[in-house]
Amino acid sequence: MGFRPNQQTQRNMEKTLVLLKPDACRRKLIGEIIARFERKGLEIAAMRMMFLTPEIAKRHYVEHVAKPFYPELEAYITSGPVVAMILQGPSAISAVRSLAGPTDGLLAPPGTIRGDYSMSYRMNLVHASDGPEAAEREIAIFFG
Ligand code: 3AN
Repeated sequence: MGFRPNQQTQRNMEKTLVLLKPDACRRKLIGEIIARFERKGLEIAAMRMMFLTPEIAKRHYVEHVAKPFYPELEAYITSGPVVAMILQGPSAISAVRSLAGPTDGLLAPPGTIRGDYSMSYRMNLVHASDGPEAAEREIAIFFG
């Protein structure tokens, strides 16, 4: 007999791509933010600190590249190092999005990362994949 794995948990095991953006690094919030993910129970499967080139930024933000705000978004995301991580766990994609909170730090509720540490739409500290296809595509960009 012995241990019987929880079927639901097994089925929902996911990986997601998280970026701690340049403002998180500049404000020395990396440890604080990683601690929140770890305390939740997510596992760090991979992690690296790096600068995004404009080419990587364009691949990562492919859905925004043609939009009027893209130049400012690229200037921000390439303005300093980021910490890229693969986090894994049951329903990791939605779990990480919940911990991060809504995009706009001003509207994000207290208790979320953005709600507790950001008042900005752009400088909102973290990026987290928004679905399974995005997670697969983004993991390939940073850890391919
Ligand atoms: P999230 O990271 O919460 O999934 P996205 O992918 O909608 O949010 O947006 C990523 C980033 O793109 C935002 N943090 C912001 O810097 C920029 N952005 C998205 N939509 C707009 C917009 N309408 N105007 C200005 N910047 C935007």
